[in-house]
Amino acid sequence: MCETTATVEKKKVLSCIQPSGVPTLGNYLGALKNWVGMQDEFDCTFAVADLHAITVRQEPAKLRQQIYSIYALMLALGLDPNRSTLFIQSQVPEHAQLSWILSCYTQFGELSRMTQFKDKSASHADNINVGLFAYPALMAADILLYQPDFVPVGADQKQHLEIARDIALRFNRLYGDVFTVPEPYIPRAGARVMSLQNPTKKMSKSDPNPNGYVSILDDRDTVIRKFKRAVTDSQTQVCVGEGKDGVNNLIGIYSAITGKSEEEIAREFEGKGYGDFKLAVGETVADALAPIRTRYNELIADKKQLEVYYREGALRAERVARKTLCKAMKKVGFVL
Ligand code: ATP
Ligand code: LTN
Repeated sequence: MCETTATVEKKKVLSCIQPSGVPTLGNYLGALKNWVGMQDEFDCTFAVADLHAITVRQEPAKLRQQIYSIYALMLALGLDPNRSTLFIQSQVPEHAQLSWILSCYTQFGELSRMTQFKDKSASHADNINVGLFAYPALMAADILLYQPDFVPVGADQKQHLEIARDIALRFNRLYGDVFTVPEPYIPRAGARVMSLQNPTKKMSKSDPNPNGYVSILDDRDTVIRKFKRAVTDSQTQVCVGEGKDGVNNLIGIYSAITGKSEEEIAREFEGKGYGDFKLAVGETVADALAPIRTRYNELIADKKQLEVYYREGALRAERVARKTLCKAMKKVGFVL
C-alpha cells in the first residue's frame, strides 16, 4: 500500500494590538493569552498596530517607546518568533496600500454605525479625524492580507470583524475568490474584562484613572491594591447575579485565569466575604503576571535583539502581504 506524504496545512490565524499604552489585564485575557496558546495548532501572524494608534494623537517619543514595549511584551508572553510571524504594522507598507483600496469598497453608512468610532469621537471631540472614521478599512486590510481562517479578539472587536468579513465578501462577489472570509475567535471567559472602578465600562489602557485597569506590568503590590479597591456592591455573596457587575467581572477574571467555572468559584468562596475574594483574585492575577514582567525586563533591555526579531518578522509578513495585494490590485485593474 502507498503511504501518503501530504502534510495537512495548518489553518491560519492573525491578530493585532495597538501600542496605545501598556496592555491591560483585559488585553491579556481577551486576546494575548489566547494568541500564545494558538501557536501549536495554527500558522500565526501577530502585529503591533501602530498605524491604528495614531487615530488619536500620540506623543512621538512615547509612541516609539510603546511600540518597542508591546513588541517585547508579545515575546515575554511566549509568542515565539521562530514559530509565528511577529511584526510592526507600519514596517509592512502593503497594509496602507490595501487599506486605501478597501476603503473604496466600504460605505460611509456602515462606518458611521461603528460603536468604537462613536465612543472615541466622544472622548476625543477635538480630533475626529478621517483615520478614526476609516479605521475598520485598515483593520480589514490587516486581516485580509494574510488570508487567515480565524482572528482572535476580545468581544469589543466583533463589530469591526463583521465589517472586515462584509468587505471581503463584497470584493469576492465582484472579482472572484480573492480573500478568505475569516471567523472571529472570541474566548469563553475573559472576552470582556470591565473596569475595576466602573464595571459597566470595558477595562481600557487609555482610561485616565489607573485604578480602573491592571496593567500587565504592574508590580505585585499594585495589582493587589487595585483589586482590593475594586468597586463591588452592597450584597455579600460571591456569585454571579444581576446588578452585581463588579463581582461578575471579578468572577470572570478569576475564571479566565484559573479555568474554574462560576459554580466552582461560588462554592470556593461560600461563607467568605468580598474582602477575601478580592484578595484571592488579586493574588492569582499577580502570580500569573509576575513571570511575564521578569521576562519583559530582560527583553526590553536588549533593543538590538528586538530589532533582529521585528525586521525578520516584517520581511516574512511582507512576502505574504505582497502576494495578496498584487492579486487584489490585478483584479481591480491596476497595471502591475
Ligand atoms: P484602547 O484602550 O487604547 O482603545 P484597546 O486595548 O481597546 O485600546 P487594542 O490594544 O487594539 O485596543 O486591543 C487588543 C486586543 O485586546 C483586542 O483583541 C481587543 O478586543 C482586546 N481587548 C481590549 N480591551 C479588552 C477588555 N477590556 N476585555 C477583553 N478584551 C479586550
Ligand atoms: N482594532 C483592534 C486592533 C486591531 C486588530 C487588527 C485586531 C488592528 N488591526 C486586525 C485584529 C485584527 C482594536 O482596537 N482592539
